[in-house]
Amino acid sequence: MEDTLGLLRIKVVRGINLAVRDTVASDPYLVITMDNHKLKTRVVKNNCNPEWNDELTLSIKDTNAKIHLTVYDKDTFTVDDQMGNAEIDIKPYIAALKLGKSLQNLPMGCALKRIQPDQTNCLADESSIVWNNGKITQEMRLKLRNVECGEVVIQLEWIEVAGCKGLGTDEVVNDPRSPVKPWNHHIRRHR
Ligand SMILES: [Ca+2]
Ligand SMILES: [Ca+2]
Repeated sequence: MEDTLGLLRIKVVRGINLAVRDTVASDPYLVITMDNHKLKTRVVKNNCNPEWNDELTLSIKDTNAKIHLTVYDKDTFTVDDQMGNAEIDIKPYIAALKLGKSLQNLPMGCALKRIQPDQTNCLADESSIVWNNGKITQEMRLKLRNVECGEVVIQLEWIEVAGCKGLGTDEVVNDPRSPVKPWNHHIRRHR
């Protein structure tokens, strides 16, 4: 646990207008990969607008790690068909989390940051990082690449874990332009 910063919970909410890979629909499931880790949602049968509402949790050691998602059509007798992929850019979310401590007095539901779709992200629409009930979350609608159509909606939530390093220590300290004070972690180190 020493080199783990914390957990990132990715709630895979739903798919929108996903590609047809059987006769009239598909049996979609979504796979998230980061380095050697691989997590899957359940399969929703015969539905191009699936409501997965599955929570997948990654343990994060490097906030620059690339997180990929791929949607597949589950098939029984052949290899599962691909239904597009996307990359999840967590950098704006991590930056907002690092500001977290100074946000105690904000009203619930307040948007900390809005990220616009551009060439460098896979966003289909504006995405907001929101302060709500002591939690900072980001919902993203991602446009799938390498496929004729389809979007997926996910939500990011950071989970601090006792014994993990947490966010916002060395990077923030080493940046003299940053007005942000590093979080003083009350988490005890087990050595
Ligand atoms: Ca198929
Ligand atoms: Ca199928």
